Amino acid sequence: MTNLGSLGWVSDQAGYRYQATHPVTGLPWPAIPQALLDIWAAVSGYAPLPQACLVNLYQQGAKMGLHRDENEEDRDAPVVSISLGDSAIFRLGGPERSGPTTSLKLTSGDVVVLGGSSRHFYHGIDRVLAGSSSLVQGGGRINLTMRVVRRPG
Ligand SMILES: O=C(O)CCC(=O)C(=O)O
Ligand SMILES: [Mn+2]
Repeated sequence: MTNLGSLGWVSDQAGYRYQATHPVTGLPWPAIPQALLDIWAAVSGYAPLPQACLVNLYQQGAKMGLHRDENEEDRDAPVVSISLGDSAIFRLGGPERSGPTTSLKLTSGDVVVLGGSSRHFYHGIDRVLAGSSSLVQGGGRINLTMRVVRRPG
């Protein structure tokens, strides 16, 4: 939906990529707020700060298919994501698409770290439990995903 940070994840007719500016306004993305950087510092175990924070709004039946986060140059940095609003059923697999998976319920305020061996595990959102939270106006779930995209230094 939108991004925070020096790089944002963009998907349009030209494909998908990280870029420093909003594709419509041409403006830089807003900075990642300190409160989110503090969460990164507390849970990531990774000193370099995230360059990208993807902001995704899940509304009315939205889901996210099983995938790996594979578009970052820095393949060692963990991915940290924060769930807000309606609960969601998160599916976590392993390194192979066809491998076994487990599912867990993420509720508002939960933080998931895909790091170490799980950094490149398959994962996705099976469904959002509509009405399980009143945090997001109009209902839904907001997921904030922080990533180090370029190798620091
Ligand atoms: O919404 C979530 O909890 C997962 C988001 C995700 O995997 C992604 O944006 O790559
Ligand atoms: Mn992902």
